[in-house]
Amino acid sequence: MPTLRRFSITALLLMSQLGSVPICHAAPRGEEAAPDHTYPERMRWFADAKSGMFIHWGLYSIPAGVHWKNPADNGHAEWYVETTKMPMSEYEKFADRFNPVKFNAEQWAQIAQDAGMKYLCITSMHHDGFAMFPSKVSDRDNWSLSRTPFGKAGRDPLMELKKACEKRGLKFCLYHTIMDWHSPLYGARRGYNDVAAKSGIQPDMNKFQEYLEASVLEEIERYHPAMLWFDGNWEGCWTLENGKHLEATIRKADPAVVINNRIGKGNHAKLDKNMLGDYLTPEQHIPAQGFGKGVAFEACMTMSGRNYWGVNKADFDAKSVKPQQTLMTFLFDLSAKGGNMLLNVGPTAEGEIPDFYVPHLKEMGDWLKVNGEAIYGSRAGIYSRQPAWGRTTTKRLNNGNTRVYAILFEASKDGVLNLEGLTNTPVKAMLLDGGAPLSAQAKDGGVSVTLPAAVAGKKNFVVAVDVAGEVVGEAALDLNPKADKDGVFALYPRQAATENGLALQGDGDGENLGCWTSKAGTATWTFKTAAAQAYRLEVACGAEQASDGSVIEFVSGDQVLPLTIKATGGWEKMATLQAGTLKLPAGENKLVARVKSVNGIAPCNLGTLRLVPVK
Ligand code: FHN
Repeated sequence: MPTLRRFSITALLLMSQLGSVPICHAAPRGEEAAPDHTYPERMRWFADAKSGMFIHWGLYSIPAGVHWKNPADNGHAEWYVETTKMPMSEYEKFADRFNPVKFNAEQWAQIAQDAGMKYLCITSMHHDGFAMFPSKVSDRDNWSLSRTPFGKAGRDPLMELKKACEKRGLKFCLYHTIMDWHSPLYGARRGYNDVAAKSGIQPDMNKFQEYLEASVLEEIERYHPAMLWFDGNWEGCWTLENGKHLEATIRKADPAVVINNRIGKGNHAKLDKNMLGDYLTPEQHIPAQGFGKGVAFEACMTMSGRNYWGVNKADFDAKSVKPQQTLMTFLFDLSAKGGNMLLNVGPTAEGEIPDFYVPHLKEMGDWLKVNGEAIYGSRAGIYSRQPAWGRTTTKRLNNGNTRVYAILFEASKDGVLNLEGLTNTPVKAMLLDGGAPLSAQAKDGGVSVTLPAAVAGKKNFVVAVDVAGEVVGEAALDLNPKADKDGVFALYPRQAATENGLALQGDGDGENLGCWTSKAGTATWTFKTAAAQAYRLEVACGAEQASDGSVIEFVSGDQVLPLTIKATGGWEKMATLQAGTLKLPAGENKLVARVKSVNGIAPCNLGTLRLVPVK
């Protein structure tokens, strides 16, 4: 896990100006870096917003993923020209057809507002290099909205959307590609780009940089976006130096604009000393433990059930959308980890946001109308490893206390909320929905809140608990496994620190560690034993047939217990295997699960482990 150690003192001081639970600069540039005094100010709205709408809309929305030669090959989307290898001269003809007559900016902005979103980010230019606005820069290549029937009719959808957003208090943001499959100047020219080949122009990244910066400056001047969301920075021809130059150009033109980290190089979901921009951007993935306290990030996630960004006809016809609870949990989980959710919709070529998305978005907005206090302006919750019952967020109060918001997926069977490990003295508690006061007491090293009978059967309700002072931080909350009265340790999936992709999934009895597709994936439990003791290790795991015979290992100190996996008929179908005996010394112990050999795509999903004392 990245730590905060590499942040400069200056950066930390700047962060603290954002509030008592600060967000920090995602792009630390070392101790010698000049302090960036505008960072806290420009990031404030972003840190408080929590939810935004991402929109992938462009020429690729016309074919909607159906291959031009073979209609049965219909799995394409916004990468259309690249994945179908359509000659660029043919792809260009989509521009002559782009006429989204049903586009209604007021309606789009209203859908976002009704979803409780606070910003909207639309593709002004995706990797096909087509400018979705009447761009003087792109008009040199006849490759902008000006060429389309819609543009010729005098429409500027981005301007219409900007106005509709700002009318509603939503920040208007633009997505802009770096990788450009159309520009003859771009360094990694595609074989299908017959237009560039014919032009006689040679790829030249210096000239490309000039073109890109001119295009971005044109957008800043025309739309004054609150944020620029770069993408497509991974090809070799785009270097850190290119990114630094572009960032400096933008900062000079508008120091207030927020920039994502994909302007630079490197893994966009990892803290990196070379990273540029203001915040991290994991994609279709929410990091198990966020990026550490106060690190700004935003996960972009698709609403499409099949993970499409741009519209795909088959996906649209199937009315495919993620389940409501999945979407809600994206928001809760991200807020609990101090991040934002950027939730994507892919409108049709006619200009409509899929109508079957709208009720889902509305339900999210209705929830936020009642419970938004737990989300907007909140900072990360009290746990770095998330509890199975829900999520938490926090806010510092003016009186010096902290309000902890507990978002419960559903009421516990015993009608009690246990905020384990929260050692601050409880002051008061209430339900956000209706404000009914609740009784909260310090108990067993945590805070225990008695829930009213009225919450039985309710989903996603919020309990706000005010506690005295500042919550010291996750490190103070000892959520590590503890022995029960028989000396048995249950090591739950949620208590493991995971590395390299192994991820906590499910909840309640279904909680497990999955996505173990990297051989480097590990899970580590830390716990204290009162005396030296031998323990039998029981392991609940589930595996598909292809994984049968995989071998995982449990390591503690210099002891290694190999365990051969037996297929159970499904990843989530758990069976208990005996891994052998471990002799543990008194004091702090660590138990690491790692992979020895894999059959199939992953060895297994891990459920709860049990260490049973050997008498
Ligand atoms: O290649 C793009 C993809 O089409 C889409 O725009 C996503 C959104 O984050 N970003 C890129 C892949 O990382």
